[in-house]
Amino acid sequence: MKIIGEKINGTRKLVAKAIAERDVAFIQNLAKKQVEGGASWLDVNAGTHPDREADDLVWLIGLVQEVTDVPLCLDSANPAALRVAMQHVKKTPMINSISGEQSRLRDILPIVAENGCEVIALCMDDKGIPATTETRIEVIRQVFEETRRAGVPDDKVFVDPLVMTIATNTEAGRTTFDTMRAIRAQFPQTHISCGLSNVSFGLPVRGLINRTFLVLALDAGMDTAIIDPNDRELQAAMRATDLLLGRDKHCLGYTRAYRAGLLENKA
Ligand code: THG
Repeated sequence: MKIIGEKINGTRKLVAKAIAERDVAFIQNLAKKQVEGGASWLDVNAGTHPDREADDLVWLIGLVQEVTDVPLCLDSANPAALRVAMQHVKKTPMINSISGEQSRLRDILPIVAENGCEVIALCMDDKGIPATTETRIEVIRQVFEETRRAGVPDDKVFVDPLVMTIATNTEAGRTTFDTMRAIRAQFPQTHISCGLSNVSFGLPVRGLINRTFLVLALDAGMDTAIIDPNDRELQAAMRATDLLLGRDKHCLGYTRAYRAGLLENKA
């Protein structure tokens, strides 16, 4: 499994504060730590102030690129901010995200296609997030029609089935896993990704729910996730699952993570 590091997100209080105060060290530390934890991309979300987002995003991109080489995952629904950001990235970024929403297909998909980006595609459209596996697949099928028409190959698309809150709908887990299996079967070249934290919202011991969800999602075909790479218990569950599902050739990932001290809690 590959990790998109989630921590540089301006909707988090401490990150919002660091952005407002232009706290270089705080942001660069988050970047370095997440790469040490095995992140293959760093999600960068500048928050949702329409008047400031582009400036804040460019500031974040510059800082992060000073201390890491991993590509960025530009987390924004704002096409103007994304276009400005594209001028400042050293490596072709992932774009987070498009969906079946007409405005995103019209304004963000062209940025993806013109720049050869990878892209996260959310399983939703202008009517919202479909309730059933069948309707989610229908939405994603329409998104693939558009990405293919735009010349974006399926293996640059990371489908995000959108994880709902289990506390308010106990079918939410099943629906996600069933959707992942159907996507894997019908679009074999595509990647599957998601964020975890919604699933456990409102319940105690959220980490336990999140990492068990991750294990089941990996079995259902997920190959990427937006997570905290510095969460050791999550990291350990992920490595062991990849190993047991035969996705870790010669057990290299597992043994390397062990030697890097990523699998066990320090005494
Ligand atoms: N899919 C896609 N993009 C996403 C999400 C998704 N981007 C945003 C989000 N979901 C994933 N990113 C984060 C970033 C930080 C935190 C959670 C998800 C986080 N949460 C703390 C917690 O859960 O305890 C609380 C917030 C805080 O620290 O202030 O840190 O699903 N495509």
